[in-house]
Formats: sequence, C-alpha cells, structure tokens
Amino acid sequence: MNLPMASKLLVLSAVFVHFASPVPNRSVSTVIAQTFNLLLLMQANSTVLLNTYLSCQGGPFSDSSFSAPRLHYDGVPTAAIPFRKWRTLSDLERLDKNYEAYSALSEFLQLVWDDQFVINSKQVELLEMLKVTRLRIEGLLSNLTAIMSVLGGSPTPVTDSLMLESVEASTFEKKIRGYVVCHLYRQWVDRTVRDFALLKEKYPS
Ligand SMILES: *[C@@H]1O[C@H](CO)[C@@H](O)[C@H](O)[C@H]1NC(C)=O
Ligand SMILES: *[C@@H]1O[C@H](CO)[C@@H](O)[C@H](O)[C@H]1NC(C)=O
Ligand SMILES: CC(=O)N[C@H]1CO[C@H](CO)[C@@H](O)[C@@H]1O
Repeated sequence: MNLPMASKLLVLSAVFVHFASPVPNRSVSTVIAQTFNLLLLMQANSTVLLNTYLSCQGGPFSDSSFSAPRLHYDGVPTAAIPFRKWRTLSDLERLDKNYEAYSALSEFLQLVWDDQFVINSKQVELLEMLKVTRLRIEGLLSNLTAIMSVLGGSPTPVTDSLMLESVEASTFEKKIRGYVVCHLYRQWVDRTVRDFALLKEKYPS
C-alpha cells in the first residue's frame, strides 16, 4: 500500500470513529428510549404552548371557538404525510425528515419569541415557554443526530428556510405566523412520537 492510500484510509477511519463515537452502538436503544420519553413531555407541553399562545393574542385568536387548522406560513414545515408514504420510509429517512423540520421550527420559534417580546412583552410565561420549547428542540436535534450516526447516517445539511425579509410583517401577520408555528410544531411532535414508537419496536431497550 502506498503512503497516500494509507493516509486516506486513516482519514476515513477517523471520520468513521468521529461519527460513531457519540453513542456506542449497543446503547442506541437507550437513546431511542430517552428520546421517546423526552418527546412525550414535549407532546404534553405543545398543547399548553399553543393554548397559552392563543390566549395571549386577543381576538379572534383568544376566542374559544378559534380554529384555523389549514393555515400555513411560507417555510414552516407541515407534518401531514400519506400513511403509506410514511410507513415505507427507511428509519434514516424518517429521522432525517424530523431533523429538517425541527431545524426550521427552531428558527421560527426564535422569530416568534422576538415578535412576542415586542407584542406581548409582559407575558413572561409565554416567552419562557417559547424559549424552553426551543431548547428542547435543540436537545432533540442532538439526539436525532446521535441516533442517525449509530444507524450509519447523518442529517442532510439544512438550508436556512427563513429569509431576513420575511421578518418584517404587520402585527396581525406576526400573530398568525406564531399561531401556525405553535400549531404545526404540535403536529410535528405528534408525528415524531409515532416515528419513535415504531423505532422503539425495532430497537427494544
Ligand atoms: C450496530 O448494531 C447493528 C445491529 O445490532 C449491526 O447490524 C451494525 O453492524 C452495528 N454497527 C456498528 C457500527 O457496529
Ligand atoms: C414543559 O414545560 C414546563 C413548564 O413550562 C418546563 O419546566 C419543562 O421543562 C417542559 N418540558 C419539556 C420537555 O418541554
Ligand atoms: C446522545 C444524546 O444526545 N442523548 C440525549 C438525548 O436526550 C436526553 C434527554 O434530553 C438526554 O438526557 C441525552 O443525553
């Protein structure tokens, strides 16, 4: 073997060790179980977050009859997917879609926090929930990366979905944007809980 070849192999194995090192292989089921437990708490909180958010925005958002489940906002990922398509995704593909969605949601939650800090500066509880949610998402992203690396993959690099121009919006649009973010975040957590229920069956702890 010539020297350049040997050093290439060395680099390759270093990369492999780097990717494999966050979690030893045998503990993948432990991380999956940990992540599942985290998700159940996030799921419970996502309903509280949505309701708290709505109650702080005034009418029509705070009306008890308010419901606009089909509202969307550019760049905020939707969780809806046909069952068959979802079921035939590989584990890595399914995790990658989560990674992509939560990366975008994390950015949007920061934007919602910024908006609410101006619109509802006295709603400290809401501001705190938005902040904690974003922290939990960051933790989830790290878990997703760890699980994917053990399964032999890594997240597809995400492109920024949020453009600086879209930060500018009227107060009403900001309120709608925040609603869509909290609403779709809750849908995503529901989907991810299903994803992980499936993973847990394959990797029982
Ligand atoms: C991890 O474990 C799985 C199944 O237990 C096995 O197929 C795979 O080869 C292992 N990967 C590594 C990097 O050891
Ligand atoms: C759920 O919300 C409570 C209160 O805001 C917070 O203390 C806790 O850390 C949250 N947990 C998760 C997993 O988001
Ligand atoms: C590898 C990794 O990131 N594990 C974390 C997964 O999430 C749980 C709960 O937040 C943490 O305790 C783990 O350290």
